[in-house]
Amino acid sequence: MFVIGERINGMFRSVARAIRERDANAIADLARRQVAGGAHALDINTGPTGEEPAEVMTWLVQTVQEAIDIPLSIDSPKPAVVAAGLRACRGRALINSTTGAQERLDALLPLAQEFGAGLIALTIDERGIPRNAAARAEIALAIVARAMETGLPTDHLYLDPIVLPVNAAQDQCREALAAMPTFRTLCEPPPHIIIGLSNVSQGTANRSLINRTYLAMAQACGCDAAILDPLDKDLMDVLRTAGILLNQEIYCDSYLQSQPA
Ligand code: THG
Repeated sequence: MFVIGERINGMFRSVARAIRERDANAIADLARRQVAGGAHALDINTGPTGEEPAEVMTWLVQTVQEAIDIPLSIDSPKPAVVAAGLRACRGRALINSTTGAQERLDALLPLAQEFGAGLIALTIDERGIPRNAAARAEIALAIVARAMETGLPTDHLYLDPIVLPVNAAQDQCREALAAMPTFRTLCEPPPHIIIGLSNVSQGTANRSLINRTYLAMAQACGCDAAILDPLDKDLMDVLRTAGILLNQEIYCDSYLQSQPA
């Protein structure tokens, strides 16, 4: 399971403060702790900023790269901000995210090509968020077709079925899971399947329990990447245990004690 740490996001109040005050130590600390917790990449999102978001993104990327050396997932709704983040990236990067909407694919597929970046694609289009698994698969197919036309290797694609909060859209939790096996059949090599895990528990009373339960279910459905909180130890234990039970990791009695893979 490819773990992308979610914590460097201006939607968190402490991160918004660190950005405002250009507190590099706070950002570096958050980066290091996520890597220690088992992150393989870090999501970087400025959140809503009053100032120039491209400058904030560049500062965030530079600050994180001074602290750690793993791939970054550049997360912004604005293609110009994504481009600024990619330019600042030293190593491999992901783009978070395109949708199936023409305008976004036109802007972001060329960026993925130019920077050799992975491309996260939400299965959403001009009509909005699909209401069932089949509609998610239909949009996924359109995205895969565009990627193939453009010459983007299909294993650079990370298809995201869009996880919604269980308290607001309860039926959509299983629709997102049901879409996953259909994504895998769309092309060869198959695309990656990714979720923004914490969405599922937004506004609920048992966030960590809901997150880790859904994570295990998603892993069983073929999800191989997740944007999540690697500082949640119980969550990371479930992630590794599910990996063992799905025969993706080799069992030994001390598997929880060893370094996160
Ligand atoms: N798919 C993709 N990218 C994504 C998402 C997705 N990026 C953003 C998001 N969803 C995943 N990241 C988060 C980060 C934080 C939270 C949820 C998802 C979160 N934040 C607290 C909240 O809203 O309650 C903030 C609380 C605080 O300020 O401390 O839950 O689905 N591709």
